[in-house]
Amino acid sequence: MAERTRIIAHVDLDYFYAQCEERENPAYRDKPVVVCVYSARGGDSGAVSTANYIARKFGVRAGMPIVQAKRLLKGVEAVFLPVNRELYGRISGEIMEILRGYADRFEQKSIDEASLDITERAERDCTRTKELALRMKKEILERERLTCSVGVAPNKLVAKMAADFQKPNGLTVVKPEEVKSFLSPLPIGELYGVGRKTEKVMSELGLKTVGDLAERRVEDLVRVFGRKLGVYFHNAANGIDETPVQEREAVQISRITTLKRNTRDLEEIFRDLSELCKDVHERLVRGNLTSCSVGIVAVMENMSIQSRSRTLDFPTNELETIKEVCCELLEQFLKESTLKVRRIGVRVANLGKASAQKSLEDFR
Ligand code: DCP
Ligand code: CA
Ligand code: CA
Repeated sequence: MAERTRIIAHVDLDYFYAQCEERENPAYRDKPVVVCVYSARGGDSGAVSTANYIARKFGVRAGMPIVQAKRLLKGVEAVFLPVNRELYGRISGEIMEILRGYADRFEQKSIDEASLDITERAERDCTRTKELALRMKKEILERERLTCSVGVAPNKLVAKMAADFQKPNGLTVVKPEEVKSFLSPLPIGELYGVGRKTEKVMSELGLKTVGDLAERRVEDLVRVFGRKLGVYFHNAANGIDETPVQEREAVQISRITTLKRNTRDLEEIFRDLSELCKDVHERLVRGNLTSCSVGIVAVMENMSIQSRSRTLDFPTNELETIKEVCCELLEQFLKESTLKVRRIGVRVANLGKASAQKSLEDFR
């Protein structure tokens, strides 16, 4: 492989929200599971967020009205659930941390997707690359009990498309010399960035596959789509994408919980809040991180959301400090509000890497 060749792995968790629900309730596993965003109108008004692969066999799709999904699953023992974003966010965070450990550089793309530059880890070797991808999948399955699909390719764009190529629980490795033959036969709508509308325009231009698009002269595409998009489509269809994997530190870690009853009792609320502080603290330690800002979030009995935070003089990863600040903020907050608290949360932000230096304790 050439000196500049990169190896990028793209990880996309399978039927993510629905799979999280299956993991929490293994009894759902052999049934169609449909995760729904119920609207405020009540009843079955709202849309499908995602569905497991069993439900998809019946034609259920993300974005479809809930009533339509119910019609498709009529007479079938199916599970309809409301979205539980707190759960998915927590699981996502844990998985992202596992993946981070496999990457030279790591970029989270969405709640269930990440790009990893593994060029050095994989020692620029294709066999090592495949081993690494399989280990990643195995660790996520064993530790988090979730499957994902992984694509490996010389750049982010092709890696993402490779991850989509075999789903669920897939692994697709596209070597540099295979990029063209991998992309060419794909329907044009599967090229990243080609939506329904663009797909229609392209089909009117006689473009059915990514290979058809790759053969068009860039000037012709610029004339139709403008410079930026035209050049993008030309490069994408030819498997060219130079964008680096952009390392972004986690910007914040948060946890929230619903209290057993609505209350204004400081001690009662703080009992739950301390548990959340422990979780957050654990994550800081695991990520070797410190925080410069500690805050609380409260959802009140009337569903209004309130938050308070404090910037610290020194970065911390000490549980006691986090708890102390939270307690003070909560006490102050309860004085300022007259409503009862329904949910309570903690958030640490302004994160940085903990230095190699040990805590004060070690020097005493
Ligand atoms: N999502 C949503 N509404 C949509 C699309 C997605 O709420 N219209 C949410 C639910 C999904 C999650 O985002 O679980 C991830 O989206 P994906 O497009 O990756 O779809 P899935 O992970 O559900 O399925 P797949 O196995 O095809 O990746
Ligand atoms: Ca997914
Ligand atoms: Ca996704």
